[in-house]
Amino acid sequence: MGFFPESASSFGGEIDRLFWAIFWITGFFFLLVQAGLLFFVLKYRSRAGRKASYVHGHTGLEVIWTVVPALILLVLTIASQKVWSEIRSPRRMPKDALHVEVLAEQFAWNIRYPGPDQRMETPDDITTINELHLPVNRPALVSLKSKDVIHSFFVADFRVKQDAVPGLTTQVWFTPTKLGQYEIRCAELCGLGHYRMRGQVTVQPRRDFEAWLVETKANE
Ligand SMILES: [Cu+2]
Repeated sequence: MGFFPESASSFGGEIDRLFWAIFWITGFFFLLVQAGLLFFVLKYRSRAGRKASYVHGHTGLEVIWTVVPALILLVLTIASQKVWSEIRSPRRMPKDALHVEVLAEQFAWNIRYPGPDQRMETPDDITTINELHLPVNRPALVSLKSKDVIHSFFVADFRVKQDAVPGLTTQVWFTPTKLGQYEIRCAELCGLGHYRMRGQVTVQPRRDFEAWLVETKANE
């Protein structure tokens, strides 16, 4: 179905599969319950001469409608937990990832690369505003921070959304798998300029990315 942008990261497919599984399961039961409700509302509507009766319930039925949803939830929990820990567990974040710092502020994304020494906050750092460039097929590890209020780093194409909270550094990683340009949106209402808090991710071949870093540093 087409209401998501095509996935452009390594784990986008898994997240989408989970989303659609939950969508169809809950959608099916939602329609079933609504149809049942409508059916009984009509079947037992007020009629001349028919008296209401008191019903004590049915243990068998109650066990079924408790156990079946519990089992479905258990399966969904296990499936979600697997994907979640793969993506979010700090122990499983890729060691060879490209490290980038994204500092959110009202209303821009400040982006910092560590430069040749691989350390942040040193003179060889490369910084840009709203322009995140990444090499394709290499994991990127983003350290998210905020200068002022809570923002949220959202790249729909990568299926990545993470709050940037003042005073905290939050790490998120993903591997871009498709060349192209994608939008970074702030997904947390952060003030009057929230609507224009947009950045752009450019996923490019490794060589182009390296050339871009050199060029950006030279223009600083
Ligand atoms: Cu914001």
